[in-house]
Amino acid sequence: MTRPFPQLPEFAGSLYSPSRVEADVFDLVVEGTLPAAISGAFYQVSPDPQYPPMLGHDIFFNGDGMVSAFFFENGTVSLRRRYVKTARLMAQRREGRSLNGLYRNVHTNDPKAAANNTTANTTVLKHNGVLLAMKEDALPYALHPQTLETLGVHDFDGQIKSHTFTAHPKIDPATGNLLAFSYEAKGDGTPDLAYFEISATGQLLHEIWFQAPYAAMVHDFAVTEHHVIFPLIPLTVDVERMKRAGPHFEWQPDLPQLFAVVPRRGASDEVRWFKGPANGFQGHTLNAFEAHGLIHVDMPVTCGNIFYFFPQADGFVPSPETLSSQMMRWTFDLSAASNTVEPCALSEWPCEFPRCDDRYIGRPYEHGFVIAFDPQRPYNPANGPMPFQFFNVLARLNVRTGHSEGWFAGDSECFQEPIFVPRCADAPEGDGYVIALLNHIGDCTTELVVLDSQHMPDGPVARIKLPLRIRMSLHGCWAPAD
Ligand code: V55
Ligand code: FE
Repeated sequence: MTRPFPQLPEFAGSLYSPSRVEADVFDLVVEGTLPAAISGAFYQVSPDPQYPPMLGHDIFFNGDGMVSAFFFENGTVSLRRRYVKTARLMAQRREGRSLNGLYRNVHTNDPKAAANNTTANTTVLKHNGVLLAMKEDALPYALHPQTLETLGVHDFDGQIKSHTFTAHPKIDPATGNLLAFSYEAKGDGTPDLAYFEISATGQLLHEIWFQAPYAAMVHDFAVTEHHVIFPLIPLTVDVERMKRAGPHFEWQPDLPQLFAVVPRRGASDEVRWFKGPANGFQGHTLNAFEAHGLIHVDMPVTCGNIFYFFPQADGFVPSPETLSSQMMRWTFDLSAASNTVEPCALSEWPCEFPRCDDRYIGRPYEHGFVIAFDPQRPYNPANGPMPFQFFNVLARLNVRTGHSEGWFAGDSECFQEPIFVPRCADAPEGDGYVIALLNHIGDCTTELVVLDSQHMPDGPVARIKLPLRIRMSLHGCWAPAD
């Protein structure tokens, strides 16, 4: 490759320079003591462009999916990293250059680009013996959970007829069922949504197809014992705009934050729509549950368009200092006639990438794990302007008491999304370990840190030293050893 990556914030610096490194590192250096009880794999995926962007610029979300697996066993950790060998990646490798134009806009692709436009770059989740690498614009790719070899597009043996599949499916802890959905389910710009419940052994148990009032991004969703809740972010899709080489999404400041509430075993005529305030961005779901006839959904909400790369029609994007996110609770009362909903703050800290104790997904719960930004903490200006998605604290948040406590790692450090690992199979909720990647901006290194969830401010019990920098990523999962 003779072309360099462009010197743009999306492709430069310690956090966003492409890595492109596939690797096998056996028995990583561990500083501190890794509890031997941590046994299983931490998987995560990062957008990591194989080639410089065809158009000379691109957004972070459009990079090729690179999966990292950290295998924990008897107090040791080994690392494996592989690209998801998508049709899109393999076409690029054949041609020796990027063939893909704007994010989720096939009208801007080179004719030699693969028909399947997905990068499979947003999350990985183990289900029914395979590791699914997912992006919300297509069906998942399946990978071998040990070798990370790409097995191919996963349509659940032909049972899933949707064009797309969420990157935020959930596993019901009671049954092991995979709960998932699609938006733009019948293709680009279609307002069709579909909900799927798939058994632990891969049978499609139930599906519900319905339409939203317009096509908009539904990035994450929420599940409870009996309901699923779909947050429609005010980022709408217009195929005609895409044909004119415009962006897939456009921010609509006048549209409400919309929610569809659907009985899990229900039908399309049972969908109820709720409207929240306009000009807000519903972020990732921490958790949701039902109690006393009400449905509660907890998620960080940002007061405006956090996705600067999807501007509104007049080109406006809010400057980062004017945006703050807060953990909010949305409460839906299906017995009330009202179709409006107002969020209520659970914590003051700007935070994102929330995770709960997976054993409590959809059930009443208390503990959340987030990465947060504490503006009181110092930031070393030698590192340049604060990068996109900069979180300097790894925190545990009690959603019942509002109390939170966290660990600040330094003035040149930022965290990636954490995961929670229970201390043992029957440990109380939230009792265990919090594992997260920690990027050191100053010296371009990355560690995997392990904290005791009961002693977050004390910092890591173990720091796993990585011999390579890990680019900023999105999501991952913990898969306990079988
Ligand atoms: C998100 C990430 C994506 C995407 C759409 O974090 C939304 C939100 C990594 O790709 O395609
Ligand atoms: Fe996400």
